[in-house]
Amino acid sequence: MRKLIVLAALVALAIAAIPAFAATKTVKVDDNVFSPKALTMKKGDKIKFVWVGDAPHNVKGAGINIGTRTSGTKTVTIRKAGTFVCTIHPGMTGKIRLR
Ligand SMILES: [Cu+2]
Repeated sequence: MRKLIVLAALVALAIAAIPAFAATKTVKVDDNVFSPKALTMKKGDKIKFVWVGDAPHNVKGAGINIGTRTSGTKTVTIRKAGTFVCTIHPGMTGKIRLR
């Protein structure tokens, strides 16, 4: 009986230790707009930025620091809410809300 209780406790601990599934949202980096512009996500979720425009763009702010590029993708883990921008194009902004 004692072994069964210990086993049940170990199983419960193992289940509790499984991290919540982290979601990944895609943001297009276009000329000159992030799409979508606003995201609501959980801490630890990821954003996959996909460069689709022709002009060079970067992503700075809200804990994100991606240098200027013209193509490709970059996936980052989100740790805080805030606003991110492309420093090259005024008004090219995005917002992250944490729920
Ligand atoms: Cu830009």
